[in-house]
Amino acid sequence: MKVALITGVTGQDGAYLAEFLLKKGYFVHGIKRRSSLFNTDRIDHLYQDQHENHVNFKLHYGDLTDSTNLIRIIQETQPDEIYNLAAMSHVQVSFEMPEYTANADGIGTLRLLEAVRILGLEKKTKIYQASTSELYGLVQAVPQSETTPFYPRSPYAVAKMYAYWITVNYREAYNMFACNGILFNHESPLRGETFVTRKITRGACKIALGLQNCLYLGNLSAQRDWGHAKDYIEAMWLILQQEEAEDFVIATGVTTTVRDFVKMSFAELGIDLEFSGKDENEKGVIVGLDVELISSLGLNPEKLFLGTTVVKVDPKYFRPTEVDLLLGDPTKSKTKLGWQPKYDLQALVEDMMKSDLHLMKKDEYLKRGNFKTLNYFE
Ligand code: NDP
Ligand code: GDR
Repeated sequence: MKVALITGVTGQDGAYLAEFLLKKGYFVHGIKRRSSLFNTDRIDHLYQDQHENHVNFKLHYGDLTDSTNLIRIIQETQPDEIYNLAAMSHVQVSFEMPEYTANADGIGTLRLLEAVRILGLEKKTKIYQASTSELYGLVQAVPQSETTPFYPRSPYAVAKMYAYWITVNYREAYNMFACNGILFNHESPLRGETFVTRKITRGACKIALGLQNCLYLGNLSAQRDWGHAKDYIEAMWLILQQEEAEDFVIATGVTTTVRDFVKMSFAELGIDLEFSGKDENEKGVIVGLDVELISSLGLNPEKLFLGTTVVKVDPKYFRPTEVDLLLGDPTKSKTKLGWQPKYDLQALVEDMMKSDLHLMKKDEYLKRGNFKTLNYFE
């Protein structure tokens, strides 16, 4: 039985990857942080009572800022594969917490690599490092491939740049099987609520249900290459199954503006939006309603009105330095890994909208009954 250790197992990718590896017959160990509230929502369905026989999923308390803890967990678990997914992963928040981000996302990766080396596991343990398209930052060339120069534009991206190079260095210096997956944005119904796609899908559903009047966003012109997390975690695994350790770009090869993602999301609810104005004065207004579709979704078309402004720009979401355009070239991963995504953008939006409509209807039901509803900060 192969043994995998996932850092960041409670996050979007960690949850999908744990499920994927368990299905493949792995024993999966996950590192979770101690928190005053439960933080295992995304993996609760995988929970196993540790007193039962045949346990193959186990959680350990840990943190990437604590080397002794990492050394102990790796010594105890003796993993064949480590997936380093833990990170302070929010680009805008990294401007508020640059030092912590450098510590967790940059030095954290070093701690992990060093732990494997200290324990003499260089020949046994393969390491996947969650690198990112944010490394490309200020556009040098498009589409962006494994050979495109980096120009990071946030404390997050700079920390991830250190992690990228220290992974390459440990591979070259100590002959370790350590690889970077340079993953472009990937989303899902499990995406954190403050990333733009999830904020949009939740916001659109809340507006359609009358739970929210307006969705406030930042830069609507930013372009991202969005894929589905379910497809991307499969690529992570494929990267560690190769003969040789190498770095790979994982992307769809299609880029879309935030504005168009908003339109596609509202369209799923039968709401047609038009945008007008510029920069912080831009707004999205309802210009069409598909009453039949709206009703078929269990929504009340009489609560929605043509001419209503439902999207506005709030400059507080602008970043001090922005990444304007990301568009990946997945040629290498398609040819060498045989990786082929199953979801295109339309299928991704449909999946997220379906899930959020269900969740927000639950929220509305609770609200009607005067029960406490979901409350996420943006
Ligand atoms: P999430 O933010 O959903 O999950 C991050 C995980 O890391 C959570 O489990 C979080 O724990 C954990 N974590 C945060 N800080 C620490 C720490 N100091 N020690 C231990 N664990 C910590 O991210 P995603 O699942 O979306 O992304 C996974 C990885 O891939 C991240 O490294 C991210 O930077 C990178 N990435 C993501 C992309 C994307 O589009 N999703 C694209 C490219 C790279 P908790 O639940 O307690 O907060
Ligand atoms: P990103 O994702 O920064 O690309 O990092 P995010 O969804 O936060 O932003 C994407 C783009 O949308 C613009 N934007 C907004 N963003 C947020 N969060 N909230 C808003 O209201 C809003 N309005 C517009 C942003 O300016 C940006 O241009 C994600 C993370 O998962 C990283 O960890 C990962 O490395 C990269 O993707 C690839």
